[in-house]
Amino acid sequence: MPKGFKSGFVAIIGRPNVGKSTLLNRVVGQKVAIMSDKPQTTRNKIHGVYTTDTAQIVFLDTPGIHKPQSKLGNYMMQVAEGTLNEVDAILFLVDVSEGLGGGDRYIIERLKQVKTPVILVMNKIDKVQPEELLPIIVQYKDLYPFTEIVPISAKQGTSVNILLEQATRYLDEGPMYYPADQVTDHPEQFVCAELVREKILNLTREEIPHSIAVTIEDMKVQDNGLVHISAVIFVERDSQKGIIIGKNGALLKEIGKLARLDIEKLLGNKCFLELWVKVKKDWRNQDRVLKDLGFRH
Ligand code: GDP
Ligand code: MG
Ligand code: K
Repeated sequence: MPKGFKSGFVAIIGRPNVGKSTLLNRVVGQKVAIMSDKPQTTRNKIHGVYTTDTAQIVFLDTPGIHKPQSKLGNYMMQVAEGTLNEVDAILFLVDVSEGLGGGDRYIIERLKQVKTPVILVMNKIDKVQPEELLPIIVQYKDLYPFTEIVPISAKQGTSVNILLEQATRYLDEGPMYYPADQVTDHPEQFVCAELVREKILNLTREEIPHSIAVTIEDMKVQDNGLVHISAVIFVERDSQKGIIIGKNGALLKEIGKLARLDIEKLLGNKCFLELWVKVKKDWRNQDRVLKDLGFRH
């Protein structure tokens, strides 16, 4: 490792839909964080690793900070808050096309309890005129002493390199935590489960998203080279099971097809994806079930 190599951890926070996963995906160049138009699709910490010749940043995509409504919500918030005190810098993403709202104010109040330096990332600049930017920046600056303010477009990639340079300045000298070619420390199984969940969120209506979890029960390479994956989709009610399966199984088939195509891209291998739908009543409020589903470390 070169002398003077820097490394550290950077948390990406922001209310739902500001573009945290999009930014992380752009930085690590692979689909590791689930993306969806619906809020709060990111439940677990996802590490994305960005490595150059001189530095390594390990990114944490924290679940949305919000007022908890169930034990799962509580857990998500603890993860987010715990993370913020451990990292070298925080990227606070906001959506410039929507501007300062209650969600951002709530997060800023929480940031005041944390000592870690905060970089304000003004995302989605492709959606506003340049002259609209300054008044929005002023609104945020008045509320908190951000150490940097960086306007970007995560979707188009604009100024993401500048953001990475700025973030690197907050790292100390340190080791390479992950091999240079590794972009996530989560097992492939986790990413596969997230891809299945993403397809469900994209193909169903509002009542489904917060009541599902996906686990990979089995994943193995068969003799013929095919990767066999067995996944279970947990829902809370029979009616939700019906929705996900669809008429004559049509929706489940579509979910499976789209997920399989993404998983094949990810693994670089042909796959057979088997999907099961199970009803687990009120799983969001049962500690043990949450543990079973991998929400506790
Ligand atoms: P998260 O909930 O914060 O992780 O947000 P996502 O990364 O899932 O993004 C939410 C939505 O915003 C998606 O439809 C993205 O394509 C979109 N989005 C993210 N970044 C940008 C951006 O820079 N410009 C525009 N126009 N859309 C973006
Ligand atoms: Mg996300
Ligand atoms: K702070």
